[in-house]
Amino acid sequence: MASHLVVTSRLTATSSFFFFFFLCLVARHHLEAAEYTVGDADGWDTGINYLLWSNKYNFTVGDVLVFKYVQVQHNVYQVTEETYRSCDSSTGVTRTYDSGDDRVTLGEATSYWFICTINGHCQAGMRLAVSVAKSSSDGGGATSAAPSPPEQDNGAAGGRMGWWWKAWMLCLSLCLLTWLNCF
Ligand SMILES: *[C@@H]1O[C@H](CO)[C@@H](O)[C@H](O)[C@H]1NC(C)=O
Ligand SMILES: [Cu+2]
Repeated sequence: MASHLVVTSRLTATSSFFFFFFLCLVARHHLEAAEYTVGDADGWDTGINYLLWSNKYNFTVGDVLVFKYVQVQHNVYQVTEETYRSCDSSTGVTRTYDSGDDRVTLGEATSYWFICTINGHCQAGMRLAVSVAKSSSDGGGATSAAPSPPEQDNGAAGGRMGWWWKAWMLCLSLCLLTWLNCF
């Protein structure tokens, strides 16, 4: 009798742990994804030091840059580092934006370069470089250390049932993650 209770509570604890562990990952992912208006209140314009602006923030995967400017007066070209340095947009252009309210999702842990190609604006400093760090996984400690304790749970009596619970909870969590567009 007593041992059944113990096994049941261990199973419940294990499955709860897994459920909340994945819920945690989801929450972290969504809390960490931030939206940045380039240049803050100044927006995307001439006469602003975007190196200073980009140094104020740490960008992580999933963050969004919003370029706000008067349409036609400026534009946003996503370019290679070389083109960012030369301001010569005849080559090295990955994407172009011109809506005046352009949202760019920083989808990868890499560097991104943007310039404005209207007459001399890039040379005058209208260019932005950001380097993007990995999101939840590079937090190290918290996420990588957490999963080890429950492995010991898989002991004598409740072993098989525990496995089914873990699998089920994992499946549920994956569905949840997919539903919340985490992939
Ligand atoms: C950015 O990250 C660095 C190094 O981890 C840290 O020292 C700094 O405080 C962070 N800056 C912001 C604005 O979060
Ligand atoms: Cu411009």
